[in-house]
Amino acid sequence: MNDMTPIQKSSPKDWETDQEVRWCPGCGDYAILKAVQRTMPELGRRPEDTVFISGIGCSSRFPYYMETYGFHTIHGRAPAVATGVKLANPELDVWIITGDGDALSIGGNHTMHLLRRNLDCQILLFNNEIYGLTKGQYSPTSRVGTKSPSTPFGSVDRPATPCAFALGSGARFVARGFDVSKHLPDVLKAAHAHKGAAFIEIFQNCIVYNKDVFEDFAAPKGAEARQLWLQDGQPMLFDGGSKGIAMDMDTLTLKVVGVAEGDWQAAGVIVHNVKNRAIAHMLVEMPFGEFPMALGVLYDDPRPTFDSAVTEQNAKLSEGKTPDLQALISKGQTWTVE
Ligand SMILES: Cc1ncc(C[n+]2csc(CCOP(=O)(O)OP(=O)(O)O)c2C)c(N)n1
Ligand code: SF4
Repeated sequence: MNDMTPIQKSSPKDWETDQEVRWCPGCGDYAILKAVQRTMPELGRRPEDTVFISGIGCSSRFPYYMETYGFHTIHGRAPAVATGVKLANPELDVWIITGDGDALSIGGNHTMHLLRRNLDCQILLFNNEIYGLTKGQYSPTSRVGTKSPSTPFGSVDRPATPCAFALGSGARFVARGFDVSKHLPDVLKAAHAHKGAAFIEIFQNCIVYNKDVFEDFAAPKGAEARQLWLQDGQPMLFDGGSKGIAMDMDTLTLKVVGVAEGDWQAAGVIVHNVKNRAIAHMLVEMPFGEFPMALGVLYDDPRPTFDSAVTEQNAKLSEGKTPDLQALISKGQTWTVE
């Protein structure tokens, strides 16, 4: 970077391409794309500092629509390509776009190792609980009973919980949002501010193959009672502050409590601490219905990243040495082809 050139703030338009967006009309992917394009100028980086890397799926068309560097890679392998990109150029902001099939079926293994290694990147998992691109087969997040071309009598699989998978894989940042939520940009900003692998599950409405499966908490009507937006240092209150989440000390599990006259302390409501890993595990597993849907930043406690460790190790190993490619390739056994 040239110190003499002031960084011009970009606008959302600077992040849009001229490509025709090819999602079905009404797909939740549009709202996520808009939220990302609106958020990027707030992050203080430029399009040329940024790369979007996806696997395969409807959601994975995302890089075409971002005026940044981009790779539309192969199914489930965005984490591998992202790792290579970040190691080659640690200055780049790396964003991974993936679906529930891409990240948790064929790419489950890769997602796990990306999180465990803690590559500095943002992972946006668009969870529509179905395979959209291939015409609606059930996915690892589809609910029991989901009828699809591959489960015509209803799925009998127990679904995975992406945020629980992420925590179990060692993720140091875990958040949740949904496509049309006005809070999504704040979640994206928090993910970007976290140094390390930042995992965000974004509930996304596939209106063709799994329409409105998130309506029970995402619909504006009644949202207050069904959404728990978490904020670090704030009590876990919902339903206009009339209810909260507390710890049942007999069973060491979470419970919903009523809050009278705003006295949440008397009701034992927990203050959200983003560094509390044990509570984060409980929040992501709260059964919806009995509990509201936990949204926002559930966990955020950075640790040294994979890319910084690799860079450091390389610097140490090369200290005082002069690179000599010729010496390297003629080392050991060599052959002369005649
Ligand atoms: C190796 C390989 N296996 C299977 C496929 C077929 N395929 C393409 S996308 C996809 C699943 C997409 O679902 P998801 O990741 O949930 O994304 P969505 O389309 O819902 O956004 C599958 C199975 C493929 N492209 N490559
Ligand atoms: S099939 Fe579903 S996920 Fe894919 S573009 Fe259409 S609505 Fe969106």
